[in-house]
Amino acid sequence: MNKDNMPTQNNFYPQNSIRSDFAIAMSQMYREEVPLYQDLLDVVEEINSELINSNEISEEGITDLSRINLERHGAIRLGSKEELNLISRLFNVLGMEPVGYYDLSIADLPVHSTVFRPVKRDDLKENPFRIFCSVLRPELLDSEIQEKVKEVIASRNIVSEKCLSLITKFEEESGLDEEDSKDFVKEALEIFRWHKNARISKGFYKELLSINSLLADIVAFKGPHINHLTPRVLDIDLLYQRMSEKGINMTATIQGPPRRKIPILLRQTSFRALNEEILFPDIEGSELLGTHRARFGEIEKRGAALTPKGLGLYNELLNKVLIEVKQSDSNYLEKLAESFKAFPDDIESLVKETLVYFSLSVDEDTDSLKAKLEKIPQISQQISMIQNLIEKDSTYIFKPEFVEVLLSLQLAGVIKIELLTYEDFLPVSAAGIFKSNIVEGGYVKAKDGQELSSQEDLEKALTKKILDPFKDYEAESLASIKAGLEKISNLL
Ligand code: OOG
Ligand code: NI
Repeated sequence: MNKDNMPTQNNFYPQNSIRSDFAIAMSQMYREEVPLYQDLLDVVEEINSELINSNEISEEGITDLSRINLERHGAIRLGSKEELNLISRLFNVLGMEPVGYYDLSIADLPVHSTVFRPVKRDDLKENPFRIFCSVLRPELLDSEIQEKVKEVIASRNIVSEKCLSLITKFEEESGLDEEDSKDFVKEALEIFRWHKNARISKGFYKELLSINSLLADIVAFKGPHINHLTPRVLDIDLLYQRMSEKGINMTATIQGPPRRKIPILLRQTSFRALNEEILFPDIEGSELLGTHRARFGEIEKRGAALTPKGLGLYNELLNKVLIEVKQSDSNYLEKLAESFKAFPDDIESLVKETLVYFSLSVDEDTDSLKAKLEKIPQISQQISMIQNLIEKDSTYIFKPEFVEVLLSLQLAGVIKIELLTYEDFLPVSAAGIFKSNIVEGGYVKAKDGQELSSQEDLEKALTKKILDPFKDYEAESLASIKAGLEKISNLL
């Protein structure tokens, strides 16, 4: 049991358990709402257990398999900064912080986004539930529509009184007991439930849809229904094939990097948004039938977290392909694989060229570790020298001479270099997922000067800083390297 899960003296229910309960409840709700999601989960579990049993994935440097079947991310879309502020307080109860800023106006969508997720490794291990959270940018709309949209959004309450009072209690007392936590999960879940009754007239809905379908999805309903839940699969190509064989209508391709020996970042694909029946209020009070497309199912395969240099190379190789072919072209994956031949595909080169973040694991058997260390000449001086250099300047961990030392220690069986799993999202992939599920309507182009990043705007609404994922991976690498070296030096 990890220490966060020990009962505290206040008798608080652990935050990791509130998040786990919430993720399970959300998954259960979505299974009932969207039966295709259950089919997807079945195929994911089938593939994951096949691969875990066959040991085929050990080559990939994946070390977080224990959490694999728990793993999900979801997505919601909010209408205003006020809603974001409330939702941020709600996710705080679940131990989820805003990490990373995604400006979707680069894809002509009127939203920008952040991801709420656990940050510490131990918490991610307990339950890595994440929510991709987008917020409407009304300033990108024409002024007349802008005013109408703001009015409709301002007139709805997405969080119940009871939920709000539990959030406040958590904030005041720094925790909730088990009974309050269970009530909180129940109340919080309601926010993300699907409601087939639209709050706006069919005419206004159509007007919004013609501007952009995300806009219609955000404005028309009582609250921010969850629009997809994404399990993590170990072989996404196999999943794509099996889902297609079942006759499920998948989007054209797999977003992100190509299939590789050592997976990097994130690969995602989805089944198309369902066409669902909705009801509009009529001016006379009767209801009118309509349909709405928003909810879909997505699957992802996670790989190694890239450094800024690695991400730069990724973007360069991807953009080269996107200039030549479209993602929906039949030779897209082939072209992608060809372009990515320039991206090293073994752990040693990835680390040497500082394209990835990594951690160290040290042989746990002290006697065998000692025996191995004794065989290395001048090991004691070498370790204390690199420890000093890291103390002076932590970026030393990315220097080729340091990596050489690590590789020689790995060769001697003293340590093992492991890659950190990427815990975040891809701006281009996210835009691709958004767009592949938009079937009608237009796009919203930012006007001159408006495409400027507005991370600050989001932070003001959140009343906290959005964490920089790179800093987080770097800190984790550093901490793991220091701890590993310390363990070794204690034996010398
Ligand atoms: C969010 C799309 C982004 C992902 O996995 O990149 C996303 C949305 O459609 O609201 O979930
Ligand atoms: Ni997603």
